[in-house]
Amino acid sequence: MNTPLSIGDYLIQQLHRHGVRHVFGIPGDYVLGFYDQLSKSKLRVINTCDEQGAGFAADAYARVRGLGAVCITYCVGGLKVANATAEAFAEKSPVVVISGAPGMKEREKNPLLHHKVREFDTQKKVFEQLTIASTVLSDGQTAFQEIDRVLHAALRFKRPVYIELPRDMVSVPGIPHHKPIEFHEVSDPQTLREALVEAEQMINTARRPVILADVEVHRFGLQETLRKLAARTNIPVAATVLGKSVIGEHHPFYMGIYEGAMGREDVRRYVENSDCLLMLGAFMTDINLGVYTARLDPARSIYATSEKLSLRYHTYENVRFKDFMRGLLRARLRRRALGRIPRPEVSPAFHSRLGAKLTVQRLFQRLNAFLTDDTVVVADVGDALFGATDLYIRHRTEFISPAYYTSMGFAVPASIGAQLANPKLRPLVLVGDGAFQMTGMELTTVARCGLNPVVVVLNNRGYGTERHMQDGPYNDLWAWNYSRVPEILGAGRGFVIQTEDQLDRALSEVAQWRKGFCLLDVQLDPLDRSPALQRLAERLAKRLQGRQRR
Ligand SMILES: Cc1ncc(C[n+]2csc(CCOP(=O)(O)OP(=O)(O)O)c2C)c(N)n1
Ligand SMILES: [Mg+2]
Repeated sequence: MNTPLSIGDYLIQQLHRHGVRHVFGIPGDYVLGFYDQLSKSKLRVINTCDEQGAGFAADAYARVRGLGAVCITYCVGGLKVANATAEAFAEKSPVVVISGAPGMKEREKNPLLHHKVREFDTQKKVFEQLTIASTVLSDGQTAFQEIDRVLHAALRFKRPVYIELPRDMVSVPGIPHHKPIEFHEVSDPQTLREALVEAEQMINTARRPVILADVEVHRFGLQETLRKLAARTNIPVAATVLGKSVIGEHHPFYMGIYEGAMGREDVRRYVENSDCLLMLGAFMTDINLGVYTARLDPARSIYATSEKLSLRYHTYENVRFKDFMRGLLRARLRRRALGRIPRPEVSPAFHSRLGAKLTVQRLFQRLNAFLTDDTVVVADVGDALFGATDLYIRHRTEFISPAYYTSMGFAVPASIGAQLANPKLRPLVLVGDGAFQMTGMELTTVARCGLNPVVVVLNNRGYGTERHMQDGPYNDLWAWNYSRVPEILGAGRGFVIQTEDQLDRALSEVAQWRKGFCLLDVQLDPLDRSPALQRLAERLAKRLQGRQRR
């Protein structure tokens, strides 16, 4: 007779089945039993310096691989991944948060056990707000089904989930002969058909339709469907910042990033003046839409996401995003001539000027030439992100950033997750000095795992983005010797960069040297900024003046 699997073993088996190979986290006594099982399993445990780093790494892992996992101890660890989980929720990244917890028997009579905040379920309640599904595996009879349910929700909605594993339940057997529940959700065929008929009619009668592609196209693996749709119909495509890289930027129908007033004016005009706007997998967030400077008219829009489908002002229920996208590809959409459309600016070949002080704009121009098919660009918040929106992403280069939730400190730990998720990728990490001071020491984990990201610290000696809104001593940072971090860690290589020729030489060397991480301390003027940030400031100022005049 088969002995049934234990709850811990079943959880590991199911994570593996859904493609997870690495679990990020830090152990603690409430989760040690499960760590023991993990370390004897096919999954590899990646210890980070801090739980926040584990959370960001798992998020990036999920974005690249389709599912990620973080495993921590009760409350002291769990609450430290709350922020990263919030980010994963907000930006649709399916991360499984596994937390150890006091045993069910230990909870009787409500004793004051260490790490407990208030009630035993305080942490669970916090995570209910931050996840799409959650469970406490408190019963061997239901544990396997609960694991199936919660993992399915993560995959279905591309959002994080929470699994609490009381320490006396890890080795408890589940029910014998359990077969993982298969969930098949299908669109209602009639509703789907009707939605497609309306879409077809809207698109075919439009003079200048345009696609605005966003993050869900990436999360649901529909990049190829999107490419075919655009190639077949010649409907031009713009992407949002969060959706940057959903489509190779070299395609003739690709226009560039749309982000309201923050983006390029020609793209903004084209998108906002379109008589049929197909927002595919789009997130109507403020940063995505240029900090509330976007002007998109629902009366002329098709809005399709995994959560909602509306055409003009009609809403269709029970239509899966995937089915709608694939349906569009099959629909009888007329092929039109690809007229004159905005095109992304390809930077001219970079010729460094000897001794010329490096600016943010020139930095990104040179970085453009550094990108290859196996680069994954991981951009942190601040001018690292604003500047990166103007990078020209070729072919299959991936772009990852917390462009909506914008929590600083994402990029260095995220590069760990991204590279472990796909070892063929070499991360190019773009990170401000402020963000680097938050989580940059996760380079420790980078070194331990033998990874080789190229980390560019945009060192403007402070919170540059904030300086442009309101300056004060609170925006100044203590100047680290960033390039000497490799010495502390006994791994990697550091570079100090002040001029264009130094940057040019360093990046040429870095492209050749792939044995470990490289850290470039790029020293910039504190008031210098990227053209994107400049554009935003100017247009917001103009709008403000307009309002004051009225
Ligand atoms: C965790 C977190 N704390 C605070 C902020 C608010 N904030 C937004 S940008 C910014 C400054 C970022 O500084 P840095 O990383 O040096 O990038 P820079 O703006 O200088 O390019 C701050 C503090 C944030 N987004 N995330
Ligand atoms: Mg800075």
